[in-house]
Amino acid sequence: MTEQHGDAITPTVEDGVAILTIDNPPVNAISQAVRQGLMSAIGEVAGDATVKAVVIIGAGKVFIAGADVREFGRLPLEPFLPEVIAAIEGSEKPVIAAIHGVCLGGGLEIALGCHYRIAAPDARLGFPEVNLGIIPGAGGTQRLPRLIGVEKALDLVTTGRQVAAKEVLELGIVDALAEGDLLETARTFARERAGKAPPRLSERPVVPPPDGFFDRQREAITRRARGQESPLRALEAIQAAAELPFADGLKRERAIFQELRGSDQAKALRHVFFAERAVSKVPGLEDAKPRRIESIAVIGGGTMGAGIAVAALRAGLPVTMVEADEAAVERGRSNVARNFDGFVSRGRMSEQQKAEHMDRLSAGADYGALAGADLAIEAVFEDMEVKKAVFARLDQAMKPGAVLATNTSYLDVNEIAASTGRPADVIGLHFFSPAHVMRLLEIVRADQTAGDVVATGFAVARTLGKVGVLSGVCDGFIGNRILARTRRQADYMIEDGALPWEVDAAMEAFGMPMGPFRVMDLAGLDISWAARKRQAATRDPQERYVAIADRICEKGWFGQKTGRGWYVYENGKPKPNPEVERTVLEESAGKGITRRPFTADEIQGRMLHAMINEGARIVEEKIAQRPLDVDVVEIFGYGFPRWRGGPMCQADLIGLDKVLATIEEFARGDPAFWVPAELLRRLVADGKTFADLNG
Ligand code: T1G
Ligand code: NAD
Repeated sequence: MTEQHGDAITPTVEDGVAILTIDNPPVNAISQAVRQGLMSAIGEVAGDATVKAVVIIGAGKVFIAGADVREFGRLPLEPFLPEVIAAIEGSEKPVIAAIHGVCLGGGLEIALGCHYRIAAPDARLGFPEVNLGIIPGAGGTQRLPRLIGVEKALDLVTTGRQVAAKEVLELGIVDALAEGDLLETARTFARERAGKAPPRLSERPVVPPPDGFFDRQREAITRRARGQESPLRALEAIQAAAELPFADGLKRERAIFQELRGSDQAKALRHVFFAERAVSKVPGLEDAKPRRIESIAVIGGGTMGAGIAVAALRAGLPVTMVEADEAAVERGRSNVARNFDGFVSRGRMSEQQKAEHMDRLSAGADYGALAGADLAIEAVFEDMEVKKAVFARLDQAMKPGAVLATNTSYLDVNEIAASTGRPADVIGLHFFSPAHVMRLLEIVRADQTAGDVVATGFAVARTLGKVGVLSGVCDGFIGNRILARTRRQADYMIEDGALPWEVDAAMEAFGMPMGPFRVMDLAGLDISWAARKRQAATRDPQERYVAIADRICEKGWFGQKTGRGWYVYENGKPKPNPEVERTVLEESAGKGITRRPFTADEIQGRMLHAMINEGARIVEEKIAQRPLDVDVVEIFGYGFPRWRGGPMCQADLIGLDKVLATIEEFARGDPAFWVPAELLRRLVADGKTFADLNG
């Protein structure tokens, strides 16, 4: 039986066992060809008297990564996956899933349709559908509770978490782990089952959960999901499994799946799935080869330097830290240790692992120690003169070909580069605080940065487990430039009538983990106050300036670290600061502003449109490569809800003509702030979307 089934399945029969190998690189996604291939192969083995049992296995590195995400936007083609799985489960000959690598979504549903499951030690199973805005659509929510119980099934399906082989066995999802060769183990297992009646999950009863289980879970999930629909809909499907016969539960699941597939949230989450993978593909740099980075130097061991050092040490790289003097060296070292302690206390690292990481850190005040380093990341004070002095010393100390990076937030990377004798080797690597936690890394290409240095930036991001996004040089790069713009809008709103906690509540309801004023309190109000004082001399006197934050800082209130800022902190909990309310009212009155109420809708609308408009300018100026790069920055660096797809994706979902009309409407009240981006006007005129620019 060697004939080909679709492009993707290669069946072979040996010693009574048919092996169906799914071969659809790179991840064996379940394309139409795979579905068709499986369907005909199952039909064929049914009619082949020499076949006594069947093994389904994946070629390459994985079993099956799930349905083909690229097919989601299109009309589904037959055969549909539930039918294929029904055919597998209905087989009179036992079918065994032999699982290695990932087995996700539809892949796990196929495995649950099989009568037995065997996993290799590297297997990872899960239902990531909720992360794509959908739920399993081919029986996963109905079969899993029948296998491992409602409670455990609900956890897996509503969180989308992936489970490693050992836990999979403990949960009872697989029948055995393969110690040696997976295919051989599965084949032996199959022969032992040949001729016996295959057990089918669809025929098993569901053990009902304790009273009130679904109500309690619904509440907990609603809180956790922050506006995302799919986890709650997944609960609904699991509840159907507990309350309805299998066939009816299956129908209910399919209906929810189909309803969600075309939803805005699913579109947004699909966009993010592909955007996350597209950011590292930089047009024009396809052939650039990254330089080898085997050791990293970090200059400055403060908040950022210590976080960057931890990220590098955890990735297995040796780190040399250089600080200003011996006392600062000790502080730097203990900052690094403290970050590791955070992992240890949360049970995410052992004391032993911490000690091993600390052993690979050397810290001192001597730049001579940097001669062997492949990459230096500077994270000293945000002051051009200090940075230039550091780069002059790096220029002397580092070997030829080493990469010199700055973690500056706002300073001009071109000016820093020009202060060295090797501007082509200089780049910005802008980490986000805390640098050992936040996933975003802005890779800032200056005018003379070499292509292979940019490629090295992306390679470093990957090594550190971060998402790298390319940015050009401008004030604040992509993320902080948008942040500055939206903060200004927030300031205007509180001076015009909103209160800081109303703005925060509205943005939290939008899906942000924290509103802008709470974020400021967390970061400390003193740093931006110092920056505003520095900028005072050069500020355009025509520009509207809101001095409320200055008034708060003048009282010595710098946010959480002083126990008071926009909020008052008692036992770490924020309560609106009544003095702030008084200050806000006084400032409005002082400017003769008649305060007016702002609804949550208006607050969200103003903040979002400020983001979209600035994002459009950033794309127009080619600071960001594409709109999707802006989306990824906002999601991974600023907590923009993933299920909204980022501000540019939101704009497309709203409709660019409506977005432009709203900005023009806002402009009637404040023409200086709300100048529509040229790019936005052009796209509307041409009937195009931001997605059209994503390529
Ligand atoms: N469909 C199509 N392409 C996919 C894909 C998928 N499911 N998964 C990965 N790719 C592409 C990806 O775009 C990239 O392409 C390449 O494979 C390598 O991926 C009915 C409805 C599998 C763990 O959500 O989690 O089943 O960029 O760079 O780090 O109920 O990809 O090279 O052109 O990420 O080794 C559920 C999503 C679908 C799995 C591999 N499945 N994928 O990670 O490589 S819904 C998922 C992943 C479903 C059923 C429902 C990861 C990975 P390119 P990569 P990686
Ligand atoms: P920090 O004040 O916590 O740390 C700066 C460290 O640099 C201090 O430990 C200081 O001793 C050291 N230093 C000063 N001069 C030095 C020199 N000549 N040689 C060696 N070390 C020297 O500051 P931070 O918050 O870590 O910020 C560092 C940089 O990172 C700044 O450019 C900042 O803009 C940027 N950044 C900060 C954040 C943030 O949220 N804190 C986020 C992204 C980027």
